[in-house]
Amino acid sequence: MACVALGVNAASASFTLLEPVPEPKIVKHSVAYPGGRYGAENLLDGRSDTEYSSDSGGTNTYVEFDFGAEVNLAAVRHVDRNS
Ligand SMILES: [Ca+2]
Repeated sequence: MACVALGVNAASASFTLLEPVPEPKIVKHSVAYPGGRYGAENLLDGRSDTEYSSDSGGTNTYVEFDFGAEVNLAAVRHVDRNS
């Protein structure tokens, strides 16, 4: 997962610069699927071959991130397991 913050380019008020934000910490998440291979830490490990899956949480699945400071998020990259 990659998150970017909204920035402002001083040279042009009409141009929006996107910059990566510091790596967040996961502070809370839905219970992971059993077996030890689907933990939420897999979301931030930079590897596409590891994944997080809740234990039948479906659309109620959640993950709470702490960025350590207030950030303005403009985009989040989500990669589904089927892509
Ligand atoms: Ca991963």
